[in-house]
Amino acid sequence: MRIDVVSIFPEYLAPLELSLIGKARQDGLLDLKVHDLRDYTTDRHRTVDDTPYGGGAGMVMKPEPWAQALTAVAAGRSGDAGAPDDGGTPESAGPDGAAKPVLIVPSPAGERFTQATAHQLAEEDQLVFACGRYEGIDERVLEWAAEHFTVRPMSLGDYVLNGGEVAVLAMVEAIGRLLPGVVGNPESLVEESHSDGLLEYPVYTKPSSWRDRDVPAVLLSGNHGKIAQWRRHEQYRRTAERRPDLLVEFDAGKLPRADRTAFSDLGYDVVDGRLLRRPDA
Ligand code: 6GU
Repeated sequence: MRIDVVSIFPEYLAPLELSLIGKARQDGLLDLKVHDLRDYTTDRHRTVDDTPYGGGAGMVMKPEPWAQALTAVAAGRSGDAGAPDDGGTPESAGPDGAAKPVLIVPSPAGERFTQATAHQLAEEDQLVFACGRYEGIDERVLEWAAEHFTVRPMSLGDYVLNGGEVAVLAMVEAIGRLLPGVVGNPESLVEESHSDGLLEYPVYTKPSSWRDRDVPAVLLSGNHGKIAQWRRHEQYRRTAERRPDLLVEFDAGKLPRADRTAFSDLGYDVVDGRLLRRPDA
């Protein structure tokens, strides 16, 4: 997979050289390049922002540096001199059915980025991340870019960051670890939070007794059926406690009786294959 990140703070993306993602880049599994938006300005001050039409606080990112930068990265004509071109259309963006790269625009006003989004994006050939700062990017850039990219404004959650860079660190890690060969043991990807719409079960390691606290006995029993059931029920308990919103979407249609009982104990009945919280619970 090819990933391009455009930012006025390229150094903010330095952690992408570390750990799993850094290793994936070294191993050639991920071709990731970070670009400085200011390399695509033409004035002496390398200006990227200006005051908002209509007034109001803060500054807005100017459209032309973004058009130059995005045109270059879509065409794979970046990374070298970074010379701006005539503002034409990227060659890689076929007018017919040729796969357009996905342009991800981190923004608290975006669609929610979830594990499902990460899986979807992990299937793409090329992702471009456009890190906005200040009050955001001139809206016309996103309209213009739709001719050449599949444009997806994405949010990590309902809170405000100062810019897209930290969100890109999170999204690239979530996507990158799903690429073939990046996580050493692919089984690690199967049983983890959100992979089945539930939170993960609690985990323990040695010693079996620590500061008067014992590891749940079932985990020492060697009974793999019992262990699997206990872990599943812990997932239900945790999810009901911490993220009851996730249970609305949960498919409870094929649950074995013991699992229905577990949910009943948590205050949920199965109705038409869906979990319904009992009013009294
Ligand atoms: Cl993706 N960007 C910014 N700037 N703020 C955010 C966000 C993204 N997600 C939550 N808050």
